[in-house]
Amino acid sequence: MNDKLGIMEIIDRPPVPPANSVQPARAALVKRTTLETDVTASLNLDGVGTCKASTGIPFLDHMLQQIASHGLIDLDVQAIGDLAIDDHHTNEDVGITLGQALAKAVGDRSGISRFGHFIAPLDEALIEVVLDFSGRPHLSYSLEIPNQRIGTYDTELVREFFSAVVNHTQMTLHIRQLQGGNSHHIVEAAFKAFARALRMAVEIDPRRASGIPSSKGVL
Ligand SMILES: [Mn+2]
Repeated sequence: MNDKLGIMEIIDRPPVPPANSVQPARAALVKRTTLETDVTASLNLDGVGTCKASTGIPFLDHMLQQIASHGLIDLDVQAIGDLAIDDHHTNEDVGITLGQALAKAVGDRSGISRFGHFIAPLDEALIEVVLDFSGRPHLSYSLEIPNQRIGTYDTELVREFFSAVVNHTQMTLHIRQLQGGNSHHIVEAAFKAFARALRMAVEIDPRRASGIPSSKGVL
């Protein structure tokens, strides 16, 4: 140690966090009511994965739990819909409301990593999800789900759900089936991969500070 230069003192000093370093919670609440459904979605992107999902569609609740748990998003989705007709309106409106809540929580998208990708296995199923908080809605979807129903859930509704999320989050989403045989496995792996990709995309990039992650300067 060179006392004259005070080198040890400099090296030993812990970094002092700036006074405003505590980020506000990236949370949002959206309530959406139509003649068909009444949906409330609240979320915190910087959560720990807690989930309260009550949509009246048990399999959809199970999938929302995947988004929360693997996305580390605290999620509360409550829906009352016209299930006496079928699950279509409620499924779609949950997707719309969740998409709006995601868009609200990321705000102008400053500081986020923007891109996310993950490949999730579930036994024989292997599903790849790539997404971009691009500000433009696009869905590419190649799940081949062999059964028409999982429990009471019509498997056609998986695409409808993601389409609603994409349109209202304004994101680009590619969901690609690499392998798969069991319908429940295929869909659940897709939601798990989506959750992890989502987590990656909305993560704050500390090197980006508060800048918008686009060469255009806007997303
Ligand atoms: Mn399952």
